[in-house]
Amino acid sequence: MKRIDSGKMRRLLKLYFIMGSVNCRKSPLDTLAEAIDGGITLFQFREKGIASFTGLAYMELAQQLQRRCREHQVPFIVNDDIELAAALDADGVHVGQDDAPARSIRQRLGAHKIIGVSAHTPEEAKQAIADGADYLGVGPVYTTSSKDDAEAVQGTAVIEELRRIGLTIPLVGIGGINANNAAPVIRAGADGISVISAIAGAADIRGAAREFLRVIRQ
Ligand code: TZP
Ligand code: MG
Repeated sequence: MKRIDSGKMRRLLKLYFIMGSVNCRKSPLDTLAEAIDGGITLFQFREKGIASFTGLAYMELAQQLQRRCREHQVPFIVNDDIELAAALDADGVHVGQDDAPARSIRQRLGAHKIIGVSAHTPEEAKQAIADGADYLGVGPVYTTSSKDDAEAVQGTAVIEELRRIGLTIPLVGIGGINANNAAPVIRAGADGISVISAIAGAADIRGAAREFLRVIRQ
């Protein structure tokens, strides 16, 4: 099987929902179900932080969320954990700068799996592209409380710069994005946005996802 084409990748990145149990106000499965109903286009399982699940509970949660994604044809991406992604035959992985390079992950998982890399500078972006990343996550665009070790807030400047220097790889903005501040991220050149709290923490998860789509598609 071959690598995902960039047109399909761009479509999947429109509304990329990321979460783990610690981000949810209700059960993770219900949270995901409502987000899918609201129209999310891609999902990332990111089980991190104190009180996050480990061991068998972690594995079972991942399997349940993956099953729900499969039922609705929403690709299931695993954050960081290459071995979990391989064990579950997940659709892909997302890694940061401190994780294994995309090139070695590609060797482990195969050509057809989606590999996303977090990039904060043009240098990191170019390296990820050279290593075979399918998409980039760029941020934090705005202030976030969902990542303890987040880098400095960069607004939309880095996204604009990556496009200005001619990088055409599919990319999403991340960090503190809500329906009121999402439009500038798209205008800066992002193909979509990725979100934790503005969906997982919303009183109306379905409505929050729908509102994002309305803004992104404008
Ligand atoms: N990487 C950069 S910011 C961030 C990650 C995982 C957290 C995004 O969460 P939120 O709640 O959408 O700000
Ligand atoms: Mg990581």
